Amino acid sequence: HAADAFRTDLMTITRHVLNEQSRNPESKGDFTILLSHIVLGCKFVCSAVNKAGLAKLIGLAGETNVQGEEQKKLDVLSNEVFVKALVSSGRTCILVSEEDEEATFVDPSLRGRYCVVFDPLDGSSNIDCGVSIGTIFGIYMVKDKDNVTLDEVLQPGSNMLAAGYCMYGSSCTFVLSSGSGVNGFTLDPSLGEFIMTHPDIKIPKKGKIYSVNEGNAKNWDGPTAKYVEKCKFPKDGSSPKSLRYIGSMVADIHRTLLYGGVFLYPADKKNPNGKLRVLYEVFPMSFLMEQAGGQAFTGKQRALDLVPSKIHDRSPIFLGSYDDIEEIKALYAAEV
Ligand code: AHM
Ligand code: MG
Repeated sequence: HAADAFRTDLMTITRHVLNEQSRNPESKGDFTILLSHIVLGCKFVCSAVNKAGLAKLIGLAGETNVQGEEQKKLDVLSNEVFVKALVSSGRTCILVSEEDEEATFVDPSLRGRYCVVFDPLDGSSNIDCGVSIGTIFGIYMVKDKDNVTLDEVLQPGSNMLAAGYCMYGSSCTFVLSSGSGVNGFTLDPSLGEFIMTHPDIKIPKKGKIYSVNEGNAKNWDGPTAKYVEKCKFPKDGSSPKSLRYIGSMVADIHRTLLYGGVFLYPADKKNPNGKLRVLYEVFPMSFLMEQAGGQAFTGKQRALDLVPSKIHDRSPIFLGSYDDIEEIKALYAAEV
């Protein structure tokens, strides 16, 4: 059909969020405004990441520093962009970023009811070789914005209202859940808009891929070691699973959501809490996994039931297809 050559009914991310919010009679558009500021930050980072190689060579226009100082690292720059965008949205009260030791309390004059926890540029060690990296975020809401303490963000992940990530890969992909399923959007660079390309993402019930840093195997606990052994040498006649590990959480999770399987960053003898951070890595990804029909387990409990005691707490994490995570749970249950 000639008429189909151009799609004329574009489901942008803003339109999608407005649709979702219109089901809530109390919604006043604040969430839509907040999200559009997160999206702006992601577009900025996307453009900066795409130019990262060039910037090193020739410097980016407008970024040449009069003092001749070294250019800001991309993760620091991204963090500044997100903090400023979120504060200026007028919809936030507390921000927690992987890049900042302390939480940011927004000035009362600009305060809104949302708390945003985020990792502005996760996997940044991968920038120099062009591997996909991403931004991860989670959103909470406070009851009383005039009376906020850090406890507002030291909440179980199940209290999050929304979570998502943006992956800066061969294309720029934004994956979002506000508690009723997961949707994926791809940036159309000519429009500067994210257009829905992956409606209602559901993770396959069982997968054929496992994803882990096997270099840590010597220090794993029993159940993790048993599970990975099972992936490689299944005893039930099934085929072994394939190993895929990018070392960039957003990219590893994105593949897991679409193709199924498991992603694990388990505890090891040197790091009893694993590596990944509860608030802005484990929780948002766990939220998305559950919303897509998968599971998220810490080795002890449902990940979203964790209650962090500090903003930068870590936790072991097993994320993925429902049936695969059931197997891991069974191995941990057999241990005790
Ligand atoms: P970062 O926040 O310092 O970038 O580290 C997080 C990254 C994740 O993206 C990834 O899953 C993990 O670290 C990889 O760690 P490792 O190199 O130990 O396998
Ligand atoms: Mg990180």
